[in-house]
Amino acid sequence: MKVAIVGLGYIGLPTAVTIANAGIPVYGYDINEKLVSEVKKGRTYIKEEGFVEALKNAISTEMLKVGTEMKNSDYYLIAVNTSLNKENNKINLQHLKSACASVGAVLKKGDVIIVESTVTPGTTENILIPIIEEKSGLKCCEDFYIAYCPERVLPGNLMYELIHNDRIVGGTDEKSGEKVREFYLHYVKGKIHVTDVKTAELAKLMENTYRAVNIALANELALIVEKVGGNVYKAIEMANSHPRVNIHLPGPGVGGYCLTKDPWFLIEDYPESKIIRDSLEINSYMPEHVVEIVENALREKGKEIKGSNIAVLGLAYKGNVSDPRESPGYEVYLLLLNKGARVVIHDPYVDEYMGYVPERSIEDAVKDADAVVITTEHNVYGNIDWNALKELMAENPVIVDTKNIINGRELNVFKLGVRE
Ligand code: SAJ
Repeated sequence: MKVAIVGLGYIGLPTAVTIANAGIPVYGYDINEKLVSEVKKGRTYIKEEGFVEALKNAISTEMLKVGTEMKNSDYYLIAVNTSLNKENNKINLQHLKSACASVGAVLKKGDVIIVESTVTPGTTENILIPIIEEKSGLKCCEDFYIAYCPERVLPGNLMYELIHNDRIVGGTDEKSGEKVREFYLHYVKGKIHVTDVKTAELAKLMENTYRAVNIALANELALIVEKVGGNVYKAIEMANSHPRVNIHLPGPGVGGYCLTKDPWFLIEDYPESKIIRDSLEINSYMPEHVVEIVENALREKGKEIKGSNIAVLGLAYKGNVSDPRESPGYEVYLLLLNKGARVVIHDPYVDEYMGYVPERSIEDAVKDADAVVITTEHNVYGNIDWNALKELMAENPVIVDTKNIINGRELNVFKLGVRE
């Protein structure tokens, strides 16, 4: 059994490594020559627990080989990225279409194709299969088999979730579904749910939309609590003790590559959307609201935001990861700069974002700061001695904790959704 992984990105490479280390020979294909040559040396930009060791093992045992030329295989797992075109909020399928064309060019009778990239509903049947059929001259469900099986792993826990999460297999027919289910059984320990293609495509988008809308609800609840008084975190904790309630947590905005784009894919052909659209709007308003909190807190201390020294703690889009894409911290930083503040960002994990290199020393970042704004729940921010840190800040400093990670009473911390 030969497996080709198409696209060696954040999902493709860890998947290739996992399958190779399960004892199945894998060929990893990517058009990016630099990336391929780095992988050959066992090097990667992916910072996930246990990943580099697993990659080095797969390469040194030669169970994983990589290259920039598509090779014939028995199974093709496509994991290239799809993106959001921000001008019209529509999906960009360019990479996925050319990946399908490359697979089609080497496909033989009996081969199996698995698509893991996130797509809009109907894409597999209406766009991808016709490309593959045209390139290969073969017929879907007669000559080759294909299923849509969305990736579902959580950045920060990727290597574990690749194996242990339940999987959805959306087969184009019963035989495709069964063949792909058997494929995943080689390395997946979670349950494998077999369904049809469209249902699998919809389910993936619903998962991330559910989370984005739920976070928007939490954010709106925080705004309500700020008006009526109380503590949104305590109230959510109490509400979640109900067996059928699971409210997510408010924050400075929703970042990352998935929750910011997938809800748009779901409503791409449904401009009438209300709940999803409003939720995305609430989430993107949150950085602005954080800046309002900073501004009011500074005023309480007799200071103006303009000319104040402000340290933003956290450039990663969420805690303990190195990925800064769509980072709420960066949004907060830009808005503060716009208001005339002098701003530095601290982050222990992120190397660079949009040309900005974050400060590595937290002591240097907060030195003489009039305000510190926590935008990411990195563990280090929860564990640090805030009383000692406060000594380094300017006189009468304010701390704005948008992630509820420090105990605020004695420090006079300002929090999102808290007015007690
Ligand atoms: N966030 C909140 N409040 C919360 C939870 C998260 O404000 O209660 C924020 C985070 O700080 C972050 C953003 O939301 O800025 C997204 O973080 P996340 O941990 O919710 O999700 P991602 O984007 O890291 O990963 C999601 C996951 N989807 C679901 O949990 C439904 C993951 O399983 C998917 O594989 C991934 O998207 C993807 O690739 O689609």
